[in-house]
Amino acid sequence: MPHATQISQYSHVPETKEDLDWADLANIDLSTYGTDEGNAALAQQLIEAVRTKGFFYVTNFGIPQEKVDRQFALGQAFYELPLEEKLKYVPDLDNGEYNGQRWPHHPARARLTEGAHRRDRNICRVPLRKSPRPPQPPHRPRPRAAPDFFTKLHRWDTHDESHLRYMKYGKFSPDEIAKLDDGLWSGGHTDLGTITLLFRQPVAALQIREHETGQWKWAKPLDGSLTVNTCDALSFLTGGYIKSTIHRVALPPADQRHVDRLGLLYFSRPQNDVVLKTIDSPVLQRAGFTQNEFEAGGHPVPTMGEFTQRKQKWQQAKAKDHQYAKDGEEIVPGFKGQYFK
Ligand SMILES: O=C(O)CCC(=O)C(=O)O
Ligand SMILES: [Fe+2]
Repeated sequence: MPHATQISQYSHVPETKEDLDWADLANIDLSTYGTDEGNAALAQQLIEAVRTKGFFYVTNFGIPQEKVDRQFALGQAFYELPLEEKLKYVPDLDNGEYNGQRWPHHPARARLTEGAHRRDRNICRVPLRKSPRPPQPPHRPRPRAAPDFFTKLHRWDTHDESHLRYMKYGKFSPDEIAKLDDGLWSGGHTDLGTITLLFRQPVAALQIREHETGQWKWAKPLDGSLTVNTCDALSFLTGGYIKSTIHRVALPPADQRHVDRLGLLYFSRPQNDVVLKTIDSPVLQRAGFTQNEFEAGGHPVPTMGEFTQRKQKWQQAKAKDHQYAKDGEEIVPGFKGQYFK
């Protein structure tokens, strides 16, 4: 590993000049967080944002820009390491493990370079737990949901699959682009956890499928922002009041196709022993969202750990089989794994 002081800064490319069909997303500016009035206004904006688009920006989120820049530099330094070094960190993908370095397909079949390749996404996933905790019996919460309910599902001292991810999408050559059937780096999907945070990404490629219209819109980079989306666990816990957002990663516009796209993302997931049942909440009851797909179908309700393990295993099997072969497979009774067009 290079010594920490030798890590060179990561330079972001300029934003595209193309006039893309951008998503119109709300910005939740946290500078007003902390007063009763500010919090009440933010809560309203947040409810509106998660219930309409499911994607939104957050600014003034309290992480200094130098720290964000440092993470991009670390991601870059990691991908510059020799392949033998990175191969030491390949997880047991076939069994739903994911932390470490992941290539697009099984390492045995991975290309030995990291250049352009169909769906050549390299993922380095860093768990942020201090120490693993042995499995605990599932805990079935809870009286009425308190204001800090979601915070408590993501406590630092419990075991979960939250992680920071450095993700490198290799650029495509013109020949490879010509061979692409769907023009995508990654197919339409939903994420597993509660929310995903994408640190400002100047290479336009992320596209959001709008709930209301089914149309795909481009996510525009906004300075100093996180682009946040709602995910599967949040949908389960709210009985579908909040939907898991469908998104995909497309080929960038022509003026950004010459670069690899390095992403920095945080995937937030509730602790593994949380049972994914609908929260007992007056807000949900008033709005009529009292059962998620497991409860409505009379299925056993999985814990977050069970759901994560099975969905990741399915994703991995699907990646090996290519394309949309395993679409629609029931991966947990009551929940189908799907890629969306
Ligand atoms: O790279 C991006 O912009 C999004 C990646 C993504 O959707 C994912 O890794 O789940
Ligand atoms: Fe995603």
